[in-house]
Formats: sequence, structure tokens, C-alpha cells
Amino acid sequence: MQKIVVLTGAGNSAESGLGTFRAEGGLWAQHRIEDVATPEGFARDPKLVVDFYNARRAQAAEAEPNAGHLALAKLESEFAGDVIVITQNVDDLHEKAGSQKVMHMHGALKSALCAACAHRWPAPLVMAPGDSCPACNRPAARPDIVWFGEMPYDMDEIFRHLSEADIFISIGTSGNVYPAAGFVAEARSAGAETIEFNLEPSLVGNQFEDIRIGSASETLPVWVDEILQKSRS
Ligand code: BV8
Repeated sequence: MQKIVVLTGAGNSAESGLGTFRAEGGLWAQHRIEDVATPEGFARDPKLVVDFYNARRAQAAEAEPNAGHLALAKLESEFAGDVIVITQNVDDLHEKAGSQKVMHMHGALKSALCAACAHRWPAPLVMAPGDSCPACNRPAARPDIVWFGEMPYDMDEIFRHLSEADIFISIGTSGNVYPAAGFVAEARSAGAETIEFNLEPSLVGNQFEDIRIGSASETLPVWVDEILQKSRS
């Protein structure tokens, strides 16, 4: 059974109105990474961090999936083999588009995490520092987001998928952040065909066999139809 492994980044959600990180005026331009996406930043100023994610949670709640998300959902439902989406994004646009097999390696805005007992529950739209955990009652609730220096989720399962990939595609990510930026090397060593979809080559663009330049909402639907056509012939 053919397996397609998909990695998505902020560029996949850009056309749904959600800011990317490194474009000028992007999320990191308004805040320093160290202040809003590290455990140290959270310890230093929990309100700044919780409010940063409250704003993004509210924005994501209003956002609609774009043609790129819908193409990936169509691929999963119509492709004869297996399609796994591994996303660096913390929005739920893949799920809103109908994708079922989605792995949020950097966490999710819709989830809350207890720093004391590791319980997870659906995050309220607005979180506040010191919210108590519904399981252990301690005031240790935090956004269920993987910050810099923290271990991304489900890495063992992700590396297994990469070792089994026949095709690996990476969409809308700049290749700045590891371990996600290292996935193409893993997939290549497993013999997968590798394709990057971006407005411009990423920092690891030279590791891909093929690159489709353009907006994901345009390049992805074209590629998905090609793949579905090929798998039917
Ligand atoms: C870990 C959640 C190990 C937060 C995120 C040196 C010092 C310290 C650390 C490190 C270091 N070197 C490496 C590291 C590790 C560090 C890292 O990689 N740092 C970088 C900055 C150098 N990584 C980590 O810390 C990771 N953990 O390594 O743990 C470990 C080992 C043992 C024990 C414990 C731990 C954890 C990283 C996760 C951080 N959290 N997100 C949040 O969302 O607020 S990362 C954050 O940036 C996003 O989640 C996203 O994943 C990531 C990358 O951003 P992109 O998605 O690529 O977005 P970007 O804006 O950069 O690019 C957008 C792209 O889209 C562009 O290429 C653009 O051209 C394209 N585009 C735009 N529009 C479109 C488009 N493409 C197509 N169509 C369009 N329309």
C-alpha cells in the first residue's frame, strides 16, 4: 500500500488569513520568539504568553480552510493508499477541511495542558495564567503548544511514517525549525520521492527532488489531481 506523508507549515494556513512566523510583519516580528514561544518566556511573563495564544486561538476559530487544505483532505479520501498529515501548525484548518489523519507535532490551540499532571482537555477560547487543571485541580494550566527547547509530540510515530513513505511532500514551511526541517532527509533515506511546495525554495529546498513554486492553494490542487489520476491509471 502506497504511503504519502505530508508536512505542513505556516504557509499552508497563510491564505486562510493566519500569520506566518517569518514573513515581514509576521508573528515573530511582533514578538520575540524567546518571549512568547519558550518555557522561559512563559515563566517570566505568563500573561503575555497566554494572551499571545488567546489572540491566535480566536483568529484560528474564525479562519476557514483554503483550497490547499481541501486538496489534502480530498487526497486522503480518494487516494487508494495511506495519507498522513504531520503539521507544524497549531490551528485546526486540516480538520476543518476534512482531513482525518492529522498529527500536531507542535501542539494545538484547541488543547490545554496541565504542567503539573500532563492532563489535556479542550482549551477554553480564553485562557488565563493560573487556570486550574480539571483533573488535579492545581493552578497549572498552560497552552498545549510545543515551545522552543521542548520535545515535539509523537516523534517516534512520525519517524516510523517517514521510514515508510513512498512520497513525502512539504508545504509552506521555511525549513528553519528542527526536527521538522530534517524530515526530508529521513524520507529520502527511506527512498521516498520528495516534493516541496512553497513560494520560494526553503532552507532545505535543495534536498527535495522536485519543487512546485506558487501558492499552496493553487499548486496543491493541481498536484493532488495529478496523483489521483496516476493512481487510477
Ligand atoms: C526541539 C509552536 C529537542 C509555537 C513552534 C539552537 C538553539 C536552541 C534550539 C535550537 C538550536 N538549533 C536548533 C534548535 C532546536 C529548535 C529550533 O529548530 N530552533 C530554530 C529556530 C533554530 N527546535 C526546537 O526547540 C524544537 N524542539 O528541538 O527539542 C529536544 C531534545 C531533547 C529534549 C528536549 C528537546 C521545538 C520547535 C517547536 C517550536 N514551536 N510552534 C507556535 O506556533 O507559536 S515552531 C514555529 O515555527 C511554528 O510552529 C512552525 O512550525 C515553525 C516554523 O515556521 P514555518 O511553519 O516554517 O513558518 P515560517 O513563517 O517560518 O515559513 C512560512 C513558509 O511558508 C515560508 O517558507 C513561506 O515562503 C511559505 N509560504 C508563505 N505563504 C505561502 C507559502 N507557501 C505556500 N503557499 C503560500 N501561500
